[in-house]
Amino acid sequence: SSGENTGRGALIVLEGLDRSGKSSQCAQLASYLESQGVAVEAWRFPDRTTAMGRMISSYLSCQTDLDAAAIHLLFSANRWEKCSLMESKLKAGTTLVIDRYSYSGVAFSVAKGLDLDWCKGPEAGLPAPDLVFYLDISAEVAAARGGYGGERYEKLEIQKKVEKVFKSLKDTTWQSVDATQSIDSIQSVLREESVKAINECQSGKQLMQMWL
Ligand code: NYM
Ligand code: MG
Repeated sequence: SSGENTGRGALIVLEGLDRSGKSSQCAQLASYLESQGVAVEAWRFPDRTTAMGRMISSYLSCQTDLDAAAIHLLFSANRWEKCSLMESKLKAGTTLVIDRYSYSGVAFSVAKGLDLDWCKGPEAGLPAPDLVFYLDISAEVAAARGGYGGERYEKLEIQKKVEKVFKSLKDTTWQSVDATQSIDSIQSVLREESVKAINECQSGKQLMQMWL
């Protein structure tokens, strides 16, 4: 807030099970940061607007079927096709708040039975988040919220497995947030921690690479 914006933006990721509240929290966080004068964009993965994203969307809505390995690589490629744009935005000082990232990529595929290290492979080298919020809610409580759509994976059994894998992926960039709290309580944690991360990036913290 002392004038010129010279440092890079922060890469902030929200992860969690379906119905954990990620999408609303992301939107609220991005508009709060914007109101504070931060250059920020809200993104999400999968990005369904690209050609690969449309294939993913068709798979998720069960209109097409794909081998587990093939859909895993498509989700990953959908991040790689945004890699240089992500890097240039960050470098130009824009903070990105992203709804799902590599952790979802790994968690859902491992839950289906694919090997953990194999799943991490194609994600390695993507820009690593400076901060990951894991919106922590049990699969049972999330399911009880209702509102699962008809998409693939939106079932209690698979969500329970995904929850286990997510928890095994926790690293030092993660902050677990109790997602059963009120929307406002969750949001205030996200705001406070995000501002700290943004300040660190502003003052020169290096952008790291995913799983390298
Ligand atoms: N998903 C999402 C994956 O299986 N792999 C990935 O890499 C990503 C980013 O897609 N159930 C799954 C998790 C969700 C589904 O995401 C669609 P959303 O946030 O519900 O649109
Ligand atoms: Mg969903």
